[in-house]
Amino acid sequence: MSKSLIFLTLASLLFINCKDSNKNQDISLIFPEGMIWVEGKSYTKGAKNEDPYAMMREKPSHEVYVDGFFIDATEVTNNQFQKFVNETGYVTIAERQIDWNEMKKNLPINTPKPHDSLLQPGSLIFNKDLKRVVNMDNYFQWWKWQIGASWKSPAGPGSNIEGKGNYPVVHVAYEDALAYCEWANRKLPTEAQWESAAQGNYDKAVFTWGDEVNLLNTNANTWQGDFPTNNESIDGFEMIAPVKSFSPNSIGIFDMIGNVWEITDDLFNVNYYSELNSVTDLKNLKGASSCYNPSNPYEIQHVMKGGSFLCHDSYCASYRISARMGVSIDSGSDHTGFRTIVTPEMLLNK
Ligand SMILES: [Ca+2]
Ligand SMILES: [Ca+2]
Repeated sequence: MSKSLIFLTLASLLFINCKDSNKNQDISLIFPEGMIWVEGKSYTKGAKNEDPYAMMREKPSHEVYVDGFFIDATEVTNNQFQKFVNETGYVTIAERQIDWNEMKKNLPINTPKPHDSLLQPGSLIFNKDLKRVVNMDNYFQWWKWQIGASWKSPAGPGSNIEGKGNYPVVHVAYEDALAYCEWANRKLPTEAQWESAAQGNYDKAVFTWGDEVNLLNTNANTWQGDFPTNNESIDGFEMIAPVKSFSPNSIGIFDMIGNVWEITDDLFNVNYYSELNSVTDLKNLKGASSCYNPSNPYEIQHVMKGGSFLCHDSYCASYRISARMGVSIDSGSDHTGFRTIVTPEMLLNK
């Protein structure tokens, strides 16, 4: 859809709004800066037949319809998050004192309390100096709890975001992303909105550029070499990359594949897609009604999308549009961020 057609759509909404409230707004002010219009459309959500890496939780694919909306052209950046913090004084979960009584609700019963020296504010960071792994099922080998790690100290004490204003913000949890959205008059995308945006002008592509896996290293920041011990950085980035380091998708959205995972508003339930078999009206889906992940049954998790700079075909191959993983509601890490959406109605009713 062209920008003028969007304005027509908005103008019709505005007309309704003006009739109701007698406001006189300039529709040229409505197109939000830094965002891309995703037209209302039907597409195939979930695993594609051509995709050998698709997991059970991505199946079966299903035809959905999603109304038009605006989405951030990039992952939310440090500059954007800094502005939010400056104006609100917001303190992220990673920066807060840990309440063991709250934390243990998300852990198996009778989990022993860690020593107080470990119960300090911090976040998860990837151990890029790891030389050897024993068992690929044990991801604790390449993740470590870094006391003092947060969005403004991504690698822990001594690190900062100077000169990295155009990098995606990381170490943010779902609650932090929601607080940012409330301040900015935005929402987190549903998974259906996220995939609609990622498809762009396609309707059932595996990647944002089509189905060609051989374009992965030129089109996205992922992992080349042997995960997690040998990072060859063929795509030019060992870790996180500034936003817009790679070409956008077919409608102008950057880094939906790779760089940092993007938290969505949907609850993560591995059985959700199979349960949709009995639903006939798949319009504007809002995700599962309850969370279910047998790997982490005690946590409330949301769906995150797109994979990150750590994604490699030997592990989870999550650099595909249909890939989905759960992220705990109270956890961030150095490869998890988010982007926001806004609807015309939200802009007009502000
Ligand atoms: Ca890379
Ligand atoms: Ca991303």
